[in-house]
Amino acid sequence: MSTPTKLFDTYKLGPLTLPNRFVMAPLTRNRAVAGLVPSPLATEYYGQRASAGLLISEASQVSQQGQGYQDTPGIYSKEQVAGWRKVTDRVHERGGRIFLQAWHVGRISHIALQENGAAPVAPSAIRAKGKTYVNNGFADVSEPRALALEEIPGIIESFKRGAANAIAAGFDGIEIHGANGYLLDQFARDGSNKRTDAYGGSIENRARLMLEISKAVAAEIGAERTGIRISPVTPANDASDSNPQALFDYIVDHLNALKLVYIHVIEGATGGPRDIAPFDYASLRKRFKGAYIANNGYDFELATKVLAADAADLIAFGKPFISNPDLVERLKTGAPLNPYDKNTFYGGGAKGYTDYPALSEALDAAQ
Ligand code: 8OZ
Repeated sequence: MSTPTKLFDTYKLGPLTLPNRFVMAPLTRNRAVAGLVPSPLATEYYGQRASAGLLISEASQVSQQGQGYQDTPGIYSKEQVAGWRKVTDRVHERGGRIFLQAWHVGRISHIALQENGAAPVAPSAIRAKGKTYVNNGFADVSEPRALALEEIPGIIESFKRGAANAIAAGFDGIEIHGANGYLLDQFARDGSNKRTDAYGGSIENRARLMLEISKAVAAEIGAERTGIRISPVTPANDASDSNPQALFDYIVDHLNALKLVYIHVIEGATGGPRDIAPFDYASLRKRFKGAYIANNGYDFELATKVLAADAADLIAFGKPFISNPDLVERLKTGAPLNPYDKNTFYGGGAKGYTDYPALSEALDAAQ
């Protein structure tokens, strides 16, 4: 007999009761309109996916300096807050819950996106090997400059303000983007952090910015509404560390002390192999008393197995949610999944965004 699945069980996440264990992973879609405001199509897109236990918004920069790609939405202006308010209202009308993912890209940016063409900022002046998308084309990321010690409080403040703005926009909480080689991950991992001040060197020093931001955001909006995403071994965006187990064991111990509501862990290489490097995720699970959201390459079978083993509380699905607005219903009924089209992941309009059919619409179309 097959294992009964817990995927459709309810779960209490801080003050929220989730109707199932599905999390829609944060997914960059590059469709913000003038002023980097979420468009009416974004309202439709998130609303279509409201049956997930929890939606996490696409990564949204907390400042202009924190932007690294064309047409990603922000959470620092009044207009952006008003645009997001329409999204959260629609999700709530449809019975859903949504967190905003708050983002600073650090060195994964380009002078074309920065104020007055300034250099992007980083822990150290080391250019990442990688590309970004700006002015309608791929470009190498720009040479960054190292943040001065005196600038760090401003970075923390930008996350705090982003969190307050997100709550003003009606979000149920915040996910701090601590993953995928962006600013907080750049500070944490020693491949990108060569500082000699209180934010570089030892694990304690490299983890400091991520933990100070977590503490500041939790103080602003409540720890029960504050989660964080980490990716201990992903090589995404040229990220690397000499001892990720010790680093992330330390980080998670301290996130636990701050009583954050969840850790969202990308297991393996983001969007790639789960077994890219050895890592003991159970060690993180053991250290953290809040919810553990597991992500990366999950399907029904693996999700069922991991929930049954109590190795996670919630499972984040990414690409399957792009092409299946009713992913929960489809996995519940064993219905086939719509395939996704990679060509419409980033940028563009409704095509590949809001036009993937739910089962009911697919049946209507077949009649
Ligand atoms: C894909 C393209 C651009 C950004 C991440 C925010 O990897 C992203 C991202 C993904 O976390």
